[in-house]
Amino acid sequence: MALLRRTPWYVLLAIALAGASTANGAVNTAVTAGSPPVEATATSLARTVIPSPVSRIPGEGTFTLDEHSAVDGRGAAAPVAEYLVNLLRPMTGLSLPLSGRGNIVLIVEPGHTPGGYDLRVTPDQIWIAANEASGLFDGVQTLRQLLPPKTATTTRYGIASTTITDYPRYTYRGAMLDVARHFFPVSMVKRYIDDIAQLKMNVLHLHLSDDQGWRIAIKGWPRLTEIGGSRQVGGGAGGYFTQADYREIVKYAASRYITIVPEIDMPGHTNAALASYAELNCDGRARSLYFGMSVGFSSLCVGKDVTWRFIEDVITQLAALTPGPWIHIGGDESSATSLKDYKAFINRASGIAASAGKTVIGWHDIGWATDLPKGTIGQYWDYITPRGGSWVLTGNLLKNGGQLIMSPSNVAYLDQKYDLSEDIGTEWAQAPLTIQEAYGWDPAAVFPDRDPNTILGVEAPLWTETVQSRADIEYMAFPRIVAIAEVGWMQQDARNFDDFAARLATFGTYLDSQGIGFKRTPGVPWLKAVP
Ligand code: TNX
Repeated sequence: MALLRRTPWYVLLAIALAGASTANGAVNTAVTAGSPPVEATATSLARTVIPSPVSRIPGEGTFTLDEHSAVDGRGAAAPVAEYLVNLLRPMTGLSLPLSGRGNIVLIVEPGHTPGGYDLRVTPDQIWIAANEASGLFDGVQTLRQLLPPKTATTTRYGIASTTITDYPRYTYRGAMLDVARHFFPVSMVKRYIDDIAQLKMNVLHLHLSDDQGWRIAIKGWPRLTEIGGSRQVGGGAGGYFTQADYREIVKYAASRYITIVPEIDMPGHTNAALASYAELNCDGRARSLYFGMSVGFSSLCVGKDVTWRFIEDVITQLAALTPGPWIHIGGDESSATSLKDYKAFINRASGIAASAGKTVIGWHDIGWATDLPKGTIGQYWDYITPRGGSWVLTGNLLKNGGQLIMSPSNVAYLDQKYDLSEDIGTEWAQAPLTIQEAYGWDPAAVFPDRDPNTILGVEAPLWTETVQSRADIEYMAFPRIVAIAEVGWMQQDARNFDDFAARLATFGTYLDSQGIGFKRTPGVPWLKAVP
């Protein structure tokens, strides 16, 4: 019992008393004993976790994280151990050396649930193990939330003994950031990666091109970024990622076990490209840059050879820059393309992506195409109650051995307004989108007659027509993205809103400590903001 050995009796008593008063699990109490002065110990006996683990069984006693603690993570566990100490050192003020004999042990080994992790806290040790480093990383996210928050005087952190078994419902748990409508630099994308990694999300889809901006440099086509990347919605200065920037994002994401899915939206949503190169237009005339918020007015010229030289270059370069298995070709709202051209375009573009070694993802509209590579994935964006067209189009994709990523717009679109009286956000997908609605849906119930295994996972897109800053991103995302993360991670029968809301209230203090300015949505018993 390390705690008993190192801790004076009066502090132990204070911990026990604090524990009794925190039996509801929501409150963390920093305890300072009276005279003689001692180091302060914060303890939280049953701190809540989001997403909630599959099983969590309390044990006896408490582990104390203090100046004697060290992290032991070797071999495949080493990068996660390094991530953990880099995370916990500033959170705790402790030195936490990486050492072969640490009492926080991280192990990659066979025998755990695929995609999951096991975590055990005893008075002597914290032990996290998983089949893969990615599972271990998710275990670390859980551990991080078990830690009581630091106060000015805290030097020891009590973590109650527990045994956690955990694994996700879906393998694909994503967020999307639209960097086309407004551009966000590498630093902000990295910040969003950290924001979503703590929710055990493992995919970041980047919407890299749209009518208002082209955001990725493509060799041989410099005007795409010089012209197409120069502005954004509203007409202000835009920006773009060099290929080195994009590689840096991919690498940073990989260090958080997040896969980047790049999207070039086509054949519609292409005004920025059409403004950059006159020859991509059927009439050979360059379009003007577009600063508005409409959709469905632009199209690549499907019959021209130059279009296909362009698409080859874009897709093969992006595929080469992207280690993940997926490439997203968009395909939504192509109302300025004839159906015949649309089908021909999607058939051919998806074939190029497949030849570049990638599994194709497209918005579910690509279900119109008749010759998609086997296993092509549709991203579903219609409502949780599908209308006729989306039922048929998703059905076409599934017939072809495909799967669906579920992003029903009326529950998962983070750009939908929280409240119609606010300026930020759009409204078209049955806004307002409340936290209750973002939480209260089941991906497998959208198409109840279909095999649930046809669902690859869930994704929360953040379109950015009205989103202009890091603060805007985090405000629209949080807390609804937390709800979507639970939809993707937890088993359906384990979820209920009241339990979520109670955990979310505590999680809010944790978001405060990270400087994430979230919406204090009605229906959640939010705690007071930490000053
Ligand atoms: C729909 S649904 C879009 C985007 C817009 C968004 C705004 C879909 C695949 N596309 O082009 O940005 O609505 O909410």
